[in-house]
Amino acid sequence: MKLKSEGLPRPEPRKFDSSILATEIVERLTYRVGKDAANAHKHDWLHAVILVIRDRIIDAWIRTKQEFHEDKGKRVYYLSLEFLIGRLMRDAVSNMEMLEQMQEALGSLGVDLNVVAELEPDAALGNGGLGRLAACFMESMATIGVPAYGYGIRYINGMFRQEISDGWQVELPETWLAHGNPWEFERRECSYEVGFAGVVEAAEETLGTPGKMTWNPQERVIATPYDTPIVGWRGNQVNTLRLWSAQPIDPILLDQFNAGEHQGALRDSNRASSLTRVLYPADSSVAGQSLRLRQEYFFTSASLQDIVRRHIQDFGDIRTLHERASIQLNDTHPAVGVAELVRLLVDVHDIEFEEAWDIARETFSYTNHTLLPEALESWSVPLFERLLPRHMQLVYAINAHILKVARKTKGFDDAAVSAISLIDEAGERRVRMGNLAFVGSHKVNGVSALHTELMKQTVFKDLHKLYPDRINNKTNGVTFRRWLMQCNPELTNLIEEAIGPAFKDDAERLIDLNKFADDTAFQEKFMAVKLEKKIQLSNHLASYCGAKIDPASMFDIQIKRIHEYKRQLLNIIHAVALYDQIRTHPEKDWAPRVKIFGGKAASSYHNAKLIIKLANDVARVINQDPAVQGLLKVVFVPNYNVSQAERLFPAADLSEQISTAGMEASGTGNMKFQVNGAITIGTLDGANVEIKENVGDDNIVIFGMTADEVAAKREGNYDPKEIIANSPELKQALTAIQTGTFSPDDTFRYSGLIDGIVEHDWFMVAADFDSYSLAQRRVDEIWKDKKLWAKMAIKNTANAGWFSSDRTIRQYAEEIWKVGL
Ligand code: B1H
Repeated sequence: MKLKSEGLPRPEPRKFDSSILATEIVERLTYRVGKDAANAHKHDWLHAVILVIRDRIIDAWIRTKQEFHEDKGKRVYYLSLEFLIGRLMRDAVSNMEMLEQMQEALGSLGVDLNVVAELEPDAALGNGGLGRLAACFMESMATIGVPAYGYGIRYINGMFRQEISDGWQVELPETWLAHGNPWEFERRECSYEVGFAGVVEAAEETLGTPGKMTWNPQERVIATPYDTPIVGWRGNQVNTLRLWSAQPIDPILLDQFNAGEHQGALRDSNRASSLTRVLYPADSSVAGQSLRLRQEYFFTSASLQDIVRRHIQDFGDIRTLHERASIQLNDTHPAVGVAELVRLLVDVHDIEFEEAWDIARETFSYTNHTLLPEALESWSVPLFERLLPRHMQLVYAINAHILKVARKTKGFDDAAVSAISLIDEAGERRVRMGNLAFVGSHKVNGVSALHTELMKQTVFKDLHKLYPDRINNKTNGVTFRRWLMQCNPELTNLIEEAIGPAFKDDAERLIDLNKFADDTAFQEKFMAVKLEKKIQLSNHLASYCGAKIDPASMFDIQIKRIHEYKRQLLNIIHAVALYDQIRTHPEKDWAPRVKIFGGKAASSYHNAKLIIKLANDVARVINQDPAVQGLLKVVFVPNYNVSQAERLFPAADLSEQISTAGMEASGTGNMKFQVNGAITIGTLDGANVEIKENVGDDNIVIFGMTADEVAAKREGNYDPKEIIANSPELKQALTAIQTGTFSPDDTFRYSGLIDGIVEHDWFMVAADFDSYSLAQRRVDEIWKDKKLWAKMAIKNTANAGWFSSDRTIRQYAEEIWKVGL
């Protein structure tokens, strides 16, 4: 397959005269922001700069839309409840290749681009990896030339802001729209109605089910889109991210208002606006509330109505939808779309159920992001039926169809049939959204090789037997524009000096760096850049959270959502053990370390919040102890988000990827560390397995049980007590935590947390501890060999190219969406 961007000569970097830019900035400041230069605040400058960039992007945006329209090719629709975008300004300037000129232009006006850039709020419309992946994919699709639209929700309050108060996480609402959002365009003319609840009646012409029906929803809201342009590398293509906002049909019920019922008059209005008010802040676990299902249906229905309208407008015949549209379901959050599309086809467009079902399945594909049981979505049948009565009928119709096929297939006994059913009948009956997404899609993918294998063996075992060609793997990737070029210009320049600029258009060209891995002069330059990024981070952390850290120490970093399976606890226990070791053997040649943690806990996740408190308690004690001064420090960075991440990845020496094997579907932070030259200490989990294959066994530090070993141990009679009894180091650390060494104000604060390890140890913290500790000692030895460390770091960057999301998107485009053919 050839995509538009391939084979064409690389465009010359565009020239933008900085004096013209300066004039434009002042012009926007005056006429659009309404300020003169002498009185402008920093926010006004930011606004003016964004308007200058935006206008240039809009030209390319309109051109892109015209090309899509004329091209009449297949389009890709990426449906996701989360887009964790972060800041857009630097991304846009840099992809438009205007960074230097813009810096110069602002400089001539006495303004520092880096200072105003810091004022832009993060668009944090996502929890973690899943949402950030969607944002990287949007950028890569625009870069490669995939005609794509992203669809999601315009939450008023995205991910909460985390403050640390007395060591505890406190959640505060984040108001990213407070200063307005210059990147978005409201498109009222593209609004749709979305209904909920009510009754279903047989349409006159219906002869039995599953035929055409009329659904009269009891509640209706308006979905209004806000469009944000997403510009690809070198500004070649600009795609659209369309986010829906909910509005009431009647903003105020005047009859009630006039009767003095002022509260009641706003009922519909409040109900509608609560729909798109806030992002559910649970990563890898589902919220079972009806508001969540309402959010899912709201944005999915609006998106599908929009897709169907566009298709009919451009191609006339709804029956060809699957030939012109590929809809990717980002996890099961938009899976109700399978039933919604069938409903639109059958009830609105008069297509027979069987044909509608074929069209839907050929249009959808589904990405699974987790095998954790608590994250597999299912909805209670009564709730689903009350909220979406017509969709419930269609789920039953689809189910009947699937189960009939299974019954006729050899080897499908009752157990296998009930495993693939869309309805879980054990206990309260529930609609299984994973099964619905699976049967409603022609392709189903996992996000790393290991995860995809486990999908086949576990959650989708029986569905895989019935549809053996459906499951495929698409290992995640990250955009190197943001995660290398923008956040680490120093390293980018060094790489360019060494191997030329080709890697900027094709990340896999980074392999040319391999030949410099043993080159002493290059090693020194590489480590000098690393030191520079560590100094920048140290200065930032000093002012941001008062942390004083020595850039000469090893920066050992674990940044991700706080979750027991990600095992921040293992890392903290290691810090406690190391603390004890250093105090006991001060004469040894310790490698000085700063352990840096960052991450948010879901508001209702008790143990995760306790882990944050423990990290802070341990930090307080260790950082105050003169016995380990200069050798060990622990820092918890509050409010870890995309912008903090952009400072942390480039400054890391050691990347902690230590999840219990089999539990992290892929991970993407691991890739961001790698490209920035950090060495991974990790388990054979998720994409770590493939990172190991790419960098080679000598350039990564692997420890712990494999996924198979974890499964076997859980099956057998694993006794953590025995392990603990045989590991003096672990025993000491657990006892110290359990008996209040780090919590003198509340001796038993951590008894429950540690009991969990001692009693059952589901996440294998005790089982993997000795192996982890040994691996950390190996890391210390490598650290002391400066040449070896530098060589390994360079090899990590050199072999990161495969983890570019451009590669991932090419694979989706060729193997799933079949676009560009
Ligand atoms: C991932 C989620 C997730 N997997 C439910 N699943 C959510 C599940 O709000 N919810 O209900 C939110 C998020 N997120 C992550 O996806 C995986 O844990 C990572 O391993 C993976 O790298 C990432 C992207 O594929």
